[in-house]
Amino acid sequence: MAVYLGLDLSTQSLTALAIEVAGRQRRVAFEESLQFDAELPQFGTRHGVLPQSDPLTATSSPLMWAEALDRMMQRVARDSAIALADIQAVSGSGQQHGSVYFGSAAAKALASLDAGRPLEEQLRGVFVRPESPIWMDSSTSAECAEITAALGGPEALARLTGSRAFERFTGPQIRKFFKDLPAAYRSTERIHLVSSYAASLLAGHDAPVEPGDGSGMNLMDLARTRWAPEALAATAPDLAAKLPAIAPSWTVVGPLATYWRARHGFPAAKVVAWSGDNPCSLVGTGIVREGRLAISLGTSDTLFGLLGGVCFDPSGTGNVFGSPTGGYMALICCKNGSLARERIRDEHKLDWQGFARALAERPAGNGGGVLLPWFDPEITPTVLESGPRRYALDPADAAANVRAVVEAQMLSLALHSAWMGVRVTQIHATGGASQNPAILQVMADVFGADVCVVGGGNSAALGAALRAYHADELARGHDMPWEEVVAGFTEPWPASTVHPGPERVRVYAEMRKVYAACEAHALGRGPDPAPLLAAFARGVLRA
Ligand code: XUL
Repeated sequence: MAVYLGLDLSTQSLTALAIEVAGRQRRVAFEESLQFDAELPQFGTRHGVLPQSDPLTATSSPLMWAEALDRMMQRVARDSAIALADIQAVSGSGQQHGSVYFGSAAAKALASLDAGRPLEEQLRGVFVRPESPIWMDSSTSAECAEITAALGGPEALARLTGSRAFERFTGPQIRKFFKDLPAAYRSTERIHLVSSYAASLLAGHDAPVEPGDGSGMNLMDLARTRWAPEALAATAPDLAAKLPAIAPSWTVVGPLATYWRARHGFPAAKVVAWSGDNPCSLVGTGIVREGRLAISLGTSDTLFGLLGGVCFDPSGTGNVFGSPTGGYMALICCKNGSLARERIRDEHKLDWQGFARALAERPAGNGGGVLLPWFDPEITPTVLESGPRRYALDPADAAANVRAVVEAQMLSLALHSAWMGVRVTQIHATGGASQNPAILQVMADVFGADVCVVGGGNSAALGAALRAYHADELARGHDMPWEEVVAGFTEPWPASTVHPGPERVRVYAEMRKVYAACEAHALGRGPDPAPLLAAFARGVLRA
C-alpha cells in the first residue's frame, strides 16, 4: 500500500494528512492538526499571528513553523498507524504570500541538521528577519503604489503577474523591507515563501517556488512562469539572486533530509515542491476541471475555480494564479472570514449551534438589514480602515447580525467573482464553516447553484497529499489524469447537497444590488443607499 503525506502550514495551525492508495482502494489514514496558540504558547501568537501595535501589520514566526513541523513529524511517526516505510512522497501547502528571510548561515545549517537536537534550536541564528510578514498584513500601500507606477499601472501589472499590486503580496512586502532596513535586506541570502521554506526544511536545502504560490508575489511572469525582470527591478535591487528558482508543481526536490530519517524514522521519501493553500485546496476539493467553483470558509474565505486560459480581473479585485494541475486558477480572498463570524458569535454570547439557530430564525434578505463585516482591514474590496459598517441593522439584535454577517460574506463573494465568467452549476464547499448547513443554504441561494460538501475540512492538506501522489506517479513515468488522482477523495459527501430555493434566489439577486450600493457608499464611491434599502425592505416584506 502506497502512502502519501500532505502537510498544511496555515495561519493558525499545522495539519498532517496521510492517504493510502492501492488502485481503487483509497482512504485517508491519518489526519491531525496542531494549533499554534494552544500548543506552542512560548511564541506568543494569537490566532497564529504575533501581537502588533499597528493594526495594518501582521507577522508570524518562522521558528514556530519549524518547531511545529518537527512536532508534527514526530506525531506522524509515533501516533499514526501507517507503516512509515510505505510513505512514497511528501508535499505541502503553505499560507500564501508570507515570506521568510534567510541569512548567510542558513544553507549550512540546513545541510547539516543534527538529528539529536530539535530543529528550532538549530535554526535560531539563520533568519535575517525573526518575524515573517504574512498574508494578513496590509501595511504596504506605499510600496504597492510605487511598484504599480514603475510597471505602467495596475492593468499592466495584472497582465504581467495575474494581479494588480496587493498589500499582502510578497513583492510589496520585500520592497518595504528593503526600504525600511536596507542593510538587513542586503545581508539576506534567500527569500522564501512559507511553502518553499517548509519544503526546504524537509529537503535540507533550498526548494523551488512553484507557480501556484509564485503567482501570489507580483514578481512572476504568469504566462511564461519565470521571474519577471521588470517586476524584480521595480521591487528591490539584486532580487533575482535572492529568490529561489521557479519549478513545476510536480518537481521532486529531493529525498527527505537525513534529519527526518534519523530523528523520526522516516524513509527517504520524495519531497515534492509545496504550493499555496488555495492552489492545494483546488486539488483537495476536486476542482480539476472547469465549471466548478470551490468556496473555502477558513480564516479567510476564498472562492476559486479553474480558468480556461490566462486572464486578469479588470476590476482589480481578483487574482489569477498558476494552477498546480498546470494552467490557471482564479481566486478572490476575503480576509474577514471565520474571525468575523466568531466576532458576531461572541458579541452575542452564542455557541456555533446557537449561531446556526439564529441564522435560520431570520428570512432571506434579513428584512433589509446589511452589515459590511470589515472587523479587520479587508482585501476584497480593499478596506484599510477597519470597523464594521451597518445599514438598517440594530447592532444589539443577535439573529439579525448573525444573518447579516453570513449574507454579507456570500454576497461579497458572488459580487466580486462575477469577472471570472464561470457558469457555476455546482459549488464545492470546504473549511470549518462548511459543516454548518444553514450557512451552505445562504451560499446556495446567493449563487443560485447546488452546494455540496467535499473533503473533511482539511482540503489544503488533502490537496497536498494528492499532489504528492501525482508527482510520485509522474516520477515513475505515469502521467496520471487529475480526475483519476482525486477519485475516491473529493466526491461530494452523500446527502450533503443543498439546493437553492427559487424565491430566495430572487431575493438575493435584488439584495446583491443593495449590498453593492452599501459597499460603494461605505468606500466613498456612491450615494447614500437608504432609498434603495427601504425599497428592498418593502419588497421583501411584501413577498
Ligand atoms: C489568498 C490569501 C489567503 C492565504 C491564507 O490570496 O491571502 O487565502 O493564502 O489562507
